[in-house]
Amino acid sequence: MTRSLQTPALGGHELPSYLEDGHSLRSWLLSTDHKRIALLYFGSITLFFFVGGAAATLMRLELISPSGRFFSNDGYNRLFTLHGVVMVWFFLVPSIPTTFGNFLLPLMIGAKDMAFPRLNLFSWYLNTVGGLLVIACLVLGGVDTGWTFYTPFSSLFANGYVILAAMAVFVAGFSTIATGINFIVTIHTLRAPGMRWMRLPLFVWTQYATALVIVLATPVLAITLLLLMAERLFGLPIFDPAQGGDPVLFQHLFWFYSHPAVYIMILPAFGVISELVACFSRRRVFGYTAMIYAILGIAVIGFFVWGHHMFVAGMSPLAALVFSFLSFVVAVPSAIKVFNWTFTLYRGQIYFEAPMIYALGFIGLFTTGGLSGLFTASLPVDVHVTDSYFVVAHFHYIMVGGAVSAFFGALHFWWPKITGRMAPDGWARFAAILMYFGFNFTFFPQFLMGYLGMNRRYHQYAPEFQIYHVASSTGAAVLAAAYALPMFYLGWSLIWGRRAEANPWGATGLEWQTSSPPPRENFLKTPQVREQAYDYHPETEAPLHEAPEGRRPHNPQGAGA
Ligand code: HEM
Ligand SMILES: [Cu+2]
Repeated sequence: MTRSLQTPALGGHELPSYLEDGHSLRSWLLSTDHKRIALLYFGSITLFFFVGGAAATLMRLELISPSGRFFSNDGYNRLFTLHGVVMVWFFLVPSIPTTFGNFLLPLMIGAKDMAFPRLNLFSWYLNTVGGLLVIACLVLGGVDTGWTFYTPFSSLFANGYVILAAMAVFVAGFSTIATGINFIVTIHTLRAPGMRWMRLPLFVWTQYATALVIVLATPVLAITLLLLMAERLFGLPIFDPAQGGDPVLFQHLFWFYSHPAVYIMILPAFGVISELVACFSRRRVFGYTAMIYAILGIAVIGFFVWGHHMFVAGMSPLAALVFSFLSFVVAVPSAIKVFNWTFTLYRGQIYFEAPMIYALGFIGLFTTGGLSGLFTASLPVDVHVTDSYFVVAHFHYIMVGGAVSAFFGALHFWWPKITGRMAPDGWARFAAILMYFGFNFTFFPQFLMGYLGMNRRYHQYAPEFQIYHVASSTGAAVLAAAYALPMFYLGWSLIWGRRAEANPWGATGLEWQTSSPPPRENFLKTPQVREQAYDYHPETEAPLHEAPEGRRPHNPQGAGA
């Protein structure tokens, strides 16, 4: 079977692409096309990544000197709070689902759009309102509670705009819930004929599991924030011990959401990495079924480990033991995933394209973050490293080394599909490698100084830690350059980049069976799926770098209907 990738099996160059389907501002701001909404989200989360990044830059600048030169104590508190709130709720939680999830879900399952296109648009508006509230909060002077809003400090003593910040997160939470419901219904009801559950790409499975966690966990956060606002505004005795309240209750409620939220941030990244590793090893993901159970296992067990954030807050030895044990248990499915990616590489035909470099970087950094998590999950070690930079390093390895690397991997992999242009190859690989080194340079010293006793959330510190802070800040400058670089070359590629074929990577998956960029309705004819996911056959396929006509996966999924 010979098929040119210039004329994809299921989509037409005859139709205008979604990008040409209306040019007015209105055609974007009122669009219900999942692909345009994905781009709207892409705009907002990029903005917030740079707002959060600016705060990080200022922090790293401040920490070069042990004396706390540029900021007051209060100013530094506001700075790291802003950084945490923006990065967690306005960048990482929405990042992959609202952009790549929105763009790819319908394409990957062979649908024309989401189940609820208008709800999808509404989610973006809600998210924007939340974002505007956060910016208002920042302009007015910010908050000093840390992104965790711990009581009784936040309810009774904090100065700054706690209510406004909590309101912003509350509103953004509703946006996330709406997106989650949309994903669940879409995956249940809109799969193309033949797209059985056990044929879904793992990216779709991770979006599904993430959506379940979002829908179950986020309401708890909403209620917790409402209680906090009620106590701060009206003095209701909920968390204030002087009135019979319980401040530790806040921590339980908060982490009952926020630990699962870690999986909201990392599961979609797992999905991305599975797609990239399969494509650039030209192999079916090793243990596809085990991967699905691991994804679901993480989503379920993730709800039972929140107490590991509270080992020093006062809990019974039995409770601490159980939370510690369960935290080790939840590491098992993550380890399964890492092993399976590694086995996929083994005997694979590996191509070091830019997205693959991001994926390999992810595997290394995520594993480091995960292994350091076992340290913090073990009671005696955690008592030593709690509230230190060890913890800061741990969660940045997961959230930044992991989730943010996956975001950039996804961006480079699907860029041709989204924009119809290829990114310049050399620059893309260079940025991926720079990011990996910049990241380690920034965050590895934090493990060391944390272990030696450097507290987090302080801008004045003992002089012996300066060398680590200077190393970390130097690395942060490299990292910042690596994050800024794609803005330039991707922007460049929009105008001067080589035009992308329908399937430039020779990947399986329905999204590659339509033109790049796809038409408004995604497919010319309804896809019929006959193969399992990741049906790669390197033995019968020309190498990836030969002439485009030769780059063809044998019998790709869903083709030839
Ligand atoms: C890009 C480079 C980044 C740098 C240089 C950086 C740096 C920092 C620093 C210095 C702190 C304060 C540590 C402390 O005193 O406790 C911090 C905290 C934090 N960062 Fe980052 N960060 C970066 C990216 C990110 C990203 C992408 C996220 C997304 C999740 C993130 C999430 C957080 C969180 C949640 C905190 C804790 C805030 C708190 O203590 O309330 N960071 N970061
Ligand atoms: Cu946790």
